[in-house]
Amino acid sequence: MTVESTAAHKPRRSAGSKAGASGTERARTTARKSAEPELVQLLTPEGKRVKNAKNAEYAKYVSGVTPEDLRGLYRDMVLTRRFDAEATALQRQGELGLWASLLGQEAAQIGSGRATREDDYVFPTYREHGVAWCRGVDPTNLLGMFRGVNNGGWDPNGNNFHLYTIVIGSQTLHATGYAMGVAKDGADSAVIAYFGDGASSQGDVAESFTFSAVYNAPVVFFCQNNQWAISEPTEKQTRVPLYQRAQGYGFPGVRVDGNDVLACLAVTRWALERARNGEGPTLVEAYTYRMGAHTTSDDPTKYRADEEREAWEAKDPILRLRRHLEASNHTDEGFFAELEAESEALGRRVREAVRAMPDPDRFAIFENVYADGHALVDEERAQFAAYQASFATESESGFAAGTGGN
Ligand SMILES: Cc1ncc(C[n+]2csc(CCOP(=O)(O)OP(=O)(O)O)c2C)c(N)n1
Repeated sequence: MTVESTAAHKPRRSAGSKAGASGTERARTTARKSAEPELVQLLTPEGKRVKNAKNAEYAKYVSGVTPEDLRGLYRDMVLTRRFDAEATALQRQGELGLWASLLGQEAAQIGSGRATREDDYVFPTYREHGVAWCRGVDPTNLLGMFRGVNNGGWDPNGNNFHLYTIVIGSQTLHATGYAMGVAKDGADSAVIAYFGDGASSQGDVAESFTFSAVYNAPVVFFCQNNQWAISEPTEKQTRVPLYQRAQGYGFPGVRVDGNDVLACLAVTRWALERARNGEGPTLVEAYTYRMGAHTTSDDPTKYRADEEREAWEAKDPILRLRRHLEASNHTDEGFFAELEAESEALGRRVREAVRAMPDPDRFAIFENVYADGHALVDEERAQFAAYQASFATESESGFAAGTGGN
């Protein structure tokens, strides 16, 4: 395995704090550096293929990858980034209430997403736009919830891709239960649950680890360690590298370079195969970086230094694969030009689809809460109806509609 340079990891300091680390900061930084672990890397940031004895175990899972496959992975990442940029712009223009960008996490998502099989089941958090893409969910369907016109936007069973989960970490429990069911059914499908470094501090995740281990559930826990849980850095959440936690539960954990799409593909294939073979859960920690804000409601300049982002821009997952493709003569200008046109078309399609989304029926929110009727929901519906009617009264009086004389 290749040890990533620790030089890029400067002591964390809030953007506004004075120079010079305090004793506590120094201790934290020392602990962080000594805990800086090895990671599985198959492509360096310069796009060079890494081949060594330690990586061989994982590299064999991508030995059959063709130049066409590599172009496919590149296309997936570019289109996902384009979609994400369009959604961010749409939020800024008031078309979406909120957006959680995946900028920088494309390789972790496309590599792991492309490792899944059609019959596998995916439990995402709220940022897995690239995994959704790999599962065949129409990207425009991801936007309804962020526009506030529905509570999901797609049929989870249509693509075996569960609805987004905002309550952090809870989907790992759903995934574990589902995986236990898959095993009881005797199927050889696998389950993969996505979550963040911050979510790893949740009790739900610890419970999932315990249950999946003792029941040997066919589940892969895919943690995208983007190093920040909103404004909380990872080192405030853990004393050991996240992947090492798995050992305490009795299953393997591996840290992969989350900006290396090939390594993410290889390691996830390996972990899914373990699940299928009845070898139980695996924790994959994809070590990556959230280059944008946590969501469009967040301002990272308040808590993180610009140099940190700049250091990670140099490890951009898309640029890395592009360098590799170019150095290997796997592409030509025509490929990039066509992809550029495809990206623009996707952006336009997304924009038009969002603007055309109809407002929901005001009372739809009360539907499908329970399979049968429920007294409390009936009461809430009645209260809401009365509230709505109060506006009608104002409008009839000509007050709210502004038709009264002045
Ligand atoms: C149970 C719960 N607690 C708190 C929150 C508020 N919250 C939303 S996102 C977030 C941080 C999540 O960080 P991480 O798991 O690292 O994922 P990331 O957003 O960085 O991908 C928090 C605390 C929540 N949604 N659910």
